[in-house]
Amino acid sequence: MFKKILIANRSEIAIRVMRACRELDVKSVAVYSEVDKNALFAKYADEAFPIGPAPAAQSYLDMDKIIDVAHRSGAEAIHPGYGFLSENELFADRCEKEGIIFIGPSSHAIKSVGSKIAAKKTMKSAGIPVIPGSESGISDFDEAVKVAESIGYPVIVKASAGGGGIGMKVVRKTEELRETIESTQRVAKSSFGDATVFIEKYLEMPRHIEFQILADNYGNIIHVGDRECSIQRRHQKLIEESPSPIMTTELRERMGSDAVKAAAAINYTNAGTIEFLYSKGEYFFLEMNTRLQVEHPITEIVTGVDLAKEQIRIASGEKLSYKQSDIQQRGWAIECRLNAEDPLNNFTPSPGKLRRYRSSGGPGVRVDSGVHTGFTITPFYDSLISKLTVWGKDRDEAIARMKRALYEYIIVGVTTNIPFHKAVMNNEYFKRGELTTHFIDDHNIIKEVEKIIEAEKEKGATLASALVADDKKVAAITSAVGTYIQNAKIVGAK
Ligand code: MV4
Repeated sequence: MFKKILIANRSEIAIRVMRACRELDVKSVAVYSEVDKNALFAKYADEAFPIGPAPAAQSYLDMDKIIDVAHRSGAEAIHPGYGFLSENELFADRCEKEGIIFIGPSSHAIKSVGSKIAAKKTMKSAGIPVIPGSESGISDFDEAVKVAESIGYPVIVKASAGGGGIGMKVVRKTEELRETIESTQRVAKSSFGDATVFIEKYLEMPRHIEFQILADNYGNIIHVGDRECSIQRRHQKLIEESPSPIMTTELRERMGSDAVKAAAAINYTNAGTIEFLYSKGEYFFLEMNTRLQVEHPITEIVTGVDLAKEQIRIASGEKLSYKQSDIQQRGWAIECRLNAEDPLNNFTPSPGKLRRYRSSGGPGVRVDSGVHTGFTITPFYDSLISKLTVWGKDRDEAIARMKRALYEYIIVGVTTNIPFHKAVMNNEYFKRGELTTHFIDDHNIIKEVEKIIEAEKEKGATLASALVADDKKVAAITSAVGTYIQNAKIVGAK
């Protein structure tokens, strides 16, 4: 096992990895930008090094600075978390050349799924279902028309190097095809430096279902169950759950074994995720994520596998400590991403200072967060405040717990998407597990959010003003209300 690890990330995911380090008796090294000087993760680490100004390009994305800190601190390995350098094949390669272990897959494996066309080709040869479409980049329009007509409209034009929903457009008839191919090529060129696009059948109402993978350096690969991540906005997931409400033992066996095959096809090592689109009883490989994901806690909660620790063990050369038959999904987990963003204004970020922050707790509740009262959510990084994950013996209990936990939160100072989560937990389609990637629009969730905000406005305003008005009063009130805002009786507030 390593003696010391550098965590090349910030906030909650840095803390998550450092917690794994503590349990493994490994020292942790934080790197932080100027605005993160007082952040929890920088204090939690055994050692912390400043790496520059707030913009990520000058700090968390600066490979030279991070490698330099690894050498100066004597860290033997780097955990990249998610985002930033986590799926950067050049960084994985650079670590190797510097004699530092990258806690993740090889740079070769990252590269082999970086191109969507190449990834699809590999998966198809491995016998995994892929969405019907062109098998290489579109080079002439007549060929594109032929492909579109053979698979049938609607089709979707996608950038091979694409990501985050950029460089993707649906086409419903031949007359729109040329224009869309050309515009997608332009976007692909300017966003990713690669104009290659391809087309495939557009699935109208898919569900996003993914499988967690663990693979060691000795060819052992297992899947650690499924997650459903259909509820998202602008390609940002907002709510995830495990298992998927549509999962059966038989489907899990088929999709899980295809996920393992997918990982094997690229000699994958460490933790990864195989994403599938599911539609009308069929599933198709979509893409692979070569990192530990934001939503990993739901898998940890239903399986009992500590994914962050497994990643570190694998990277240090240990064999997988589980066989496939050891993995069982027990009960139900749901994660809500609590963000500083305004659900009534198209989910635009609302950075600012947390005048008060108090999270939930109690039975079946897990909170992963990197913030505290007084901390400022800056526009430089993503707007995640807190990941709230609950466990229940079944889906109904998990939903009831999530509602209870959401109503326990006190956040004053920034607009949050908590009312959005409350609205979803109360939605009849959600309760029945009827989810698609268009859930928010299809069920008019924003209208429900407006109602919730309206109903809470008075209580929230009273609480907020009482909380920030007088610090002595704050201490009394926060303990007196038991933080259950919905029923809080504010005592002594003006
Ligand atoms: C699709 C699709 C429907 N049909 N491909 C969105 C992100 C990108 N990685 C792939 N995406 C999609 N590809 C076909 N052939 C619908 C989406 C999609 C989506 C996928 C997963 C999760 C959320 C989504 C939201 C909108 C569209």
